[in-house]
Amino acid sequence: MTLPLHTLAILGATLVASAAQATEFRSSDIHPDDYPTVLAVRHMGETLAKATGGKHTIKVFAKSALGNEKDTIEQTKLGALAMTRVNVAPMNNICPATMVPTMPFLFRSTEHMRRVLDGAIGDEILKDCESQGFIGLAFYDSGSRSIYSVKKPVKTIADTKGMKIRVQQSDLWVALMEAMGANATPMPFGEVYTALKTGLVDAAENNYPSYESTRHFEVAKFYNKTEHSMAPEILLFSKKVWDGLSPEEQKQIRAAAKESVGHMRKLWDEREAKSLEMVKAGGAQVIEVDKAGFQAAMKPVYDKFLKDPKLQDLVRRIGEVK
Ligand code: BDP
Repeated sequence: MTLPLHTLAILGATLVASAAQATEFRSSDIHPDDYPTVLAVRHMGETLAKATGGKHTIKVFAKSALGNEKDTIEQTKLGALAMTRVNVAPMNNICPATMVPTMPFLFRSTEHMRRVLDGAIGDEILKDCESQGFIGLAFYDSGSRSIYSVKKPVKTIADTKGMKIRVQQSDLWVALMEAMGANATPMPFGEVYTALKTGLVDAAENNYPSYESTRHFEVAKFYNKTEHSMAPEILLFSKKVWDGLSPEEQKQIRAAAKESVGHMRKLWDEREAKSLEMVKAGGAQVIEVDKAGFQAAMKPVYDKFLKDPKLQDLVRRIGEVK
């Protein structure tokens, strides 16, 4: 059958109209293309595309292409960017509940952390960012963070005394390092390699995948297993952009984000193991630490940052999660 020309023209116009409503949401990440957080958001994009018949997709800008985490958080708030994947640390000063999963030695294990963040407590924390202009979609794993140092290993809390340690840009993180007797130097992630290399700082702290992907292990050879925080990653959507979407679209986005969590964890577990092998092969030494000594020094951090009974209650409930 051949369609008359004017019918074809109408069909063509309809296609253009629906294509015009289709959205490619832009999302940012500071990590490289093969990092689990980046791959997980790409996976979320595929899920969303399937759920919406190809209407909505996500384009992930990796490697800090859109700026460091503080910048992309700002752009997301303004609606210039639809999504950003950041650590909870740069959100600590913006939405206080994100301080809770950052707290030192809070989670007993990876399983405990996952159960808490998957449940009602995780959702409450995500929800807390809404009044600040962010829809918290999901948490991603970030393993546990340990101190890595250039000149000497850290075995007990006496060893961190006076050490200059890079931290993320958060007051809580500064206090956490001060409680170890260290001097905290907040700076963006992208500046850490040079800071370690030039002696601006003596140490930094992170999980194995970040220690490896940034090649910090080439400069700071001692990976001291303080495992002081399991501060997770958070996936944020701009409330400004969100409010322009239909309830159905919002549901599809939430579902795609939640679905990506399991995928991310699989990638994460594999990457952690691979990164550990790589840093060891690259000459890093993994040092066992007297963790109890560090843990005992953390009370001032809890006292200072968890004054709000609501936050104290979250910590108490987290302790009760089996
Ligand atoms: C990594 C997080 C990333 C942070 C970085 C940091 O994935 O979001 O920016 O640590 O320490 O583990 O700044």
